[in-house]
Amino acid sequence: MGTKRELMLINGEWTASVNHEFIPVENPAKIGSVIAEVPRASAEDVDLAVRAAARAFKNWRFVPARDRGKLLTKIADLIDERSEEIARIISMETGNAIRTQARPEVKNAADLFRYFGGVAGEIKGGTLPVDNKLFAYTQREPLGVVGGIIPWNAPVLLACAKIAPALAAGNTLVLKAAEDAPLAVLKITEICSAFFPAGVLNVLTGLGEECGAPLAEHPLVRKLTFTGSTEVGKRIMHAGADRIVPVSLELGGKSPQIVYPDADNDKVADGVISAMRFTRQGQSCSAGSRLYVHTSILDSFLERISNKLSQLKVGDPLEEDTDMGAIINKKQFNKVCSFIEQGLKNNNIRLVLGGLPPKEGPLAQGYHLEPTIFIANGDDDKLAGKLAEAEIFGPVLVVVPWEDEEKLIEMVNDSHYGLAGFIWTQDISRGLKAANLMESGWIQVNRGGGQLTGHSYGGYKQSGIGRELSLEGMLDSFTQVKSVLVNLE
Ligand code: TXE
Repeated sequence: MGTKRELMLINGEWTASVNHEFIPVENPAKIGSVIAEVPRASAEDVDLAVRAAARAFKNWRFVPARDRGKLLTKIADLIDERSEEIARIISMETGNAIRTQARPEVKNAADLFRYFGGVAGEIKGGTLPVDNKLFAYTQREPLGVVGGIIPWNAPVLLACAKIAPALAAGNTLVLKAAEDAPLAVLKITEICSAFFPAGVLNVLTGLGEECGAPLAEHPLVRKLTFTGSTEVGKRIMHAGADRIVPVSLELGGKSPQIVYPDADNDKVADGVISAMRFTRQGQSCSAGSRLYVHTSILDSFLERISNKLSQLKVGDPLEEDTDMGAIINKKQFNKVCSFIEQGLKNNNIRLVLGGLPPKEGPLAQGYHLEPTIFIANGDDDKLAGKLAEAEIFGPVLVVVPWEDEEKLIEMVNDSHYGLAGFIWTQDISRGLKAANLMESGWIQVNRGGGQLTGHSYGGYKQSGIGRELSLEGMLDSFTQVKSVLVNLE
């Protein structure tokens, strides 16, 4: 039996790409096994999809917002109904463990549809009563065709974070799925396609240069929304600049976690591990991958997290007892390994746990890595080099001891990223002071969990522009304000 070939959605039709080429989607937990193939879309497909979206926009924008919202809430219910099927696909194509990652991801994705379905009716304007000879009002309108590009690390959640608010606000969308994880996004698309008129949602599969770039550059696209690396984010911004198209970017991070002396306990250790997103193999933009621990508790706290991490089961993502699955692909796997090698060669840091992956045995059949911890020898993260600076996007935590709070905050903020931040202390006022000083867009005090639907999420500095997952994010990213002045005389 040949490999299953999936199709993509353009103008309400399931279709192959114009060139009839396909790209394989592999299971990273079983090296060499191809799960399915998806169309290799190019500029011609992008053009068809964008034109379909532009035609559909003419009507979709005038569908009452609450009716659009109702469709979204129905989709949320269907995602819930089919959650197990979707979660299994996510696990197979991303390598993320089904229990710890894929199921919660689908639940959160359904929640996003439900949330934006509910707030769709909150898109409104205002009046300005300054002169009784004038009637001044504003209204919020959709922008038109949105071009969305997403990565592979939480494919369904990130797809829904674009689809739900963009469509709730009356835009139409052309979404490019990530080449490594398009299959679960196509399942979500299938569910959506039964509800939206043709052309409202178009989903393409293909490579960055061949499909993503022409989408970002298409003259009929009126808004770009991108999640992925900072490097590609810059290119998207350039493409938008050429046509003065607004751009929302959710990019990389190297987020700090601060552990104060009063936080040496098991709950905090669990929270730190959760914040580092070890159960997604560290492949999360919000991973708290720089851990600053006060010297007075350093040894004992390190022992706590090392003990807990040693108990995580790395293995087959579809097994119920697996905590940590596989790295997405060979390129990422090699990239993470090369960071570990750099760490092993650097005299200013030492390995505490994990390290390079086994070359043989069951784990060597997939792109598996063990949880890995390095610790800096002194209280200066610069000495830890790239390991403390770069987004590794793997299960590698760098610990830096600290003593002086002023110097700590300087180290924490000395990064070109500014996405997340985590603060662990029993002294809430100290925690809030640190939260005020941190240059990050999303901060948690004594919490290591994921984003909260309805609460804005997004980065400072090179971690991004714009906010997602909230009403304010939807209004800012997916609507524009029209101001109308009426002379009443
Ligand atoms: O991301 P890319 P990759 C970071 C992380 C990771 C690194 C590389 O550090 O190690 O990026 O991962 C599309 N025009 N993050 O290569 O390339 C591409 O097809 C238009 C962090 O997977 O940014 C995919 O759909 N589109 C991040 C999407 O962009 C282009 C999550 C993301 O791919 C394009 C992912 C182009 N020229 C990676 N080139 C996070 N922080 O969440 C690629 N794409």
